[in-house]
Amino acid sequence: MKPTTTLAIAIAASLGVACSSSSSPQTTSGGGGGGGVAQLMKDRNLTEADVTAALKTFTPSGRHDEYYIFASGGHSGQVIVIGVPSMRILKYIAVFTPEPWQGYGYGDESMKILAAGRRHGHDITWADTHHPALSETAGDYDGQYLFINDKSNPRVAVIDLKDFTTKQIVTSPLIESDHGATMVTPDTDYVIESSQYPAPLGGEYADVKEWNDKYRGAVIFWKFDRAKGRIDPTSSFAIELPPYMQDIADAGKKVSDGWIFINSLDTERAWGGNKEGNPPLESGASQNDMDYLHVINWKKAAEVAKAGKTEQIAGMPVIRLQTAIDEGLLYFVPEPKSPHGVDVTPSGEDMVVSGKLDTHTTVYSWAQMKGLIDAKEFATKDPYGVPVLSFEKSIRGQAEVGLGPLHTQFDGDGFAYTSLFLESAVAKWSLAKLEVVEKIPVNYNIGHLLTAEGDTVSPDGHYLVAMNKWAIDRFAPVGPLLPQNFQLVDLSGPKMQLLYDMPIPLGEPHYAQMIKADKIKAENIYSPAGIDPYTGERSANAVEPNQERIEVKPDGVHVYMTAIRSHFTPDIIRVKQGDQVHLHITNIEQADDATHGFALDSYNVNLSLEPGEHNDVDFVADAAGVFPMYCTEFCSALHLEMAGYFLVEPK
Ligand code: K7E
Ligand code: CUA
Repeated sequence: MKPTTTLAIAIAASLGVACSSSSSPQTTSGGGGGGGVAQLMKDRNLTEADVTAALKTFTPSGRHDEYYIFASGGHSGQVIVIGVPSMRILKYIAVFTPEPWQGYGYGDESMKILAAGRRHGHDITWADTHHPALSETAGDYDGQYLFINDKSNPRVAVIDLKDFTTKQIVTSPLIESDHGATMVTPDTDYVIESSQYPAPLGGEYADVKEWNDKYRGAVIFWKFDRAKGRIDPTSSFAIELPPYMQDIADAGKKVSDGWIFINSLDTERAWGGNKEGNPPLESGASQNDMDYLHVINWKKAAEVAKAGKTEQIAGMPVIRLQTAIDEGLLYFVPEPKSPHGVDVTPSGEDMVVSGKLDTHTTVYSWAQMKGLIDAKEFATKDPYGVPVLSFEKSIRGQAEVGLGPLHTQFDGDGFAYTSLFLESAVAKWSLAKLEVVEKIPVNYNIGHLLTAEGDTVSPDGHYLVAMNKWAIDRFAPVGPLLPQNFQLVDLSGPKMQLLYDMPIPLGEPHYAQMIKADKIKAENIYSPAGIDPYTGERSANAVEPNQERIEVKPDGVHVYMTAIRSHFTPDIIRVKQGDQVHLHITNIEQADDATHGFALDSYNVNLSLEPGEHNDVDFVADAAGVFPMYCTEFCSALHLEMAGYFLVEPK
């Protein structure tokens, strides 16, 4: 039994129940009776802390949450949308992988979006999503767009938050993995994607023994065209980097606007080969005391790229490493002990770097680094000639935070919160004093963490979510593959309080961002009817009521169909075996939530038609037979009757 608050003890004592700590696994049981709060607490074995946590998170029916979380869906290739403080899941946004409920990857336009993410001639049906980034205006979330990366198959996606739909996937054969992605510059001019595992640029072949000469990293600056809501690959460019493993990145803001910061590991340039007489990669890459924080002048780089001082590699204008050095675009600063997170403070004045094998976070001063750069005062150069600043002259200090620090977020009161992976805790520390003021244990092995708007120029603080890698005993057993554990922590009181455990059974989420709910202006219907969500425009094939028809054209049979409660028109389609079929279906409803599905037996046709949405789907009617088609959303009392037949007459 842990010490707990006096009220709970008093209540418990008067009721004759044991006080239990909410941080050890146990079963709550019973519940129910009509004996008031004290009786409920007794029946369900709850402490006062449990009850206050419940009061802080319980959200009555019909009431909305204060914040949205946009979390990476890890291996699922999706984004998870969660309400705070209730921690209710609001949506999974289909991004890199087909998603049946949303019909994503089943119609022509969404298949085109996924096909844009093909690599080396392969369809890719999974993703290792890591870092979502909300679009920003002047360094603050504006609620318009969301970007997210796939680390394994380096790709970047654009999601429009008007309809929570993926609009674009871009990928470049320049690099073979990414990790410092996605981060945005303060006005979302660029979406940053930097490589992690070096490879010959442009998908070329070279043996790994040629690492030092032929392998390279790169950072891609994807130009975001906000008016179009799309990345413009033709205005994007990249900078070649040495073959270190570039890690997390963050963009400068306010005083450091115009610059980005990327961590690295493996400045030893180890490449593994544990059966070839080398140490395994992990020890080969951990020899040096220091790796390099990359400091990059992106505003100047954009000018250099515009001036054409680039080389085309795999269709991407690339500022070569030597040009980057000559033009003063790239500088290094040593950083201790297998660095991971780099996080720019809200004022933009400091960069907080955590070394996984260090017990400190190191706080770099932008003013000091900029002073050294301006004075051309360099301590040394790396083997490729990149100027290296003095570590001692670049840092403002270090904070002793604990074991295995990874990532840092901020509140509006001058505090930083750093995740401690090895210690399974969050350290709250003062940015001014560089001293820890409080720690809270989490369960277990925390990776990223997030506070409300905690990586912007004006963090709210208020709530923190610990994104824990392991759940172990937190939830009822479900076999060896356990969910991840998001833990909601209240930051608003004098002490941090753990409020809620949320299992995430979808993949390993890595990072998430939390935005004020009133910044999201989502629309409930597509208006006017006939809009294809994936292009965002009214489809040329949109079907008006009373214009439904079947036309035989030189390229096949075109079916112009509408859906409305509770029928498809036409509801009988007759084709001949071998015909090319083009279905054009418009949901002509304009009522909230009046979604229809369209499923066609045995042809793998499955669409989700939100109110006003139009989809096209092309296929060959190669199998003869009788195929029911029906609506897959229970849209009305006569939903089961919303059906028809696709008749394929044998040759
Ligand atoms: Cu998992 Cu940001 Cu990819 Cu750290 S990263 S934990
Ligand atoms: Cu439309 Cu069910």
